[in-house]
Amino acid sequence: MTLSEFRKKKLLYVFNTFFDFNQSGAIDRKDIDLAVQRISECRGWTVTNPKVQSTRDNLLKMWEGLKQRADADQDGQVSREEWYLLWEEYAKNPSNPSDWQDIYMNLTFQLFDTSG
Ligand SMILES: [Ca+2]
Ligand SMILES: [Ca+2]
Repeated sequence: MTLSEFRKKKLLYVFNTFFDFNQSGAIDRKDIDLAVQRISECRGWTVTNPKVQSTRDNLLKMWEGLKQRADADQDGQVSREEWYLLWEEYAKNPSNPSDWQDIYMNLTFQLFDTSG
């Protein structure tokens, strides 16, 4: 099973918008730091807010899980090709979402649920 062009476009949008924050063309640790910054600014959290730390912990946990699954060549980055492959694998077995996907769903929910 291969991904349709439409699905690839959607996946690329998610990749660019929610993961590759510094637009380097791959997801890595720096993007996670930027994501924490962006979420904090968005929610008006100061650096001393304990939520900043817990968000960082969650994102790092997600990143570790994502890297483990997706970073096939183990260069510490998830490229677009690796990103597509990850979802191709997921499409084969959608009833079995992995940990990082759970965390990711929670986080995107937090990001958009700005009313608290
Ligand atoms: Ca990046
Ligand atoms: Ca890689």
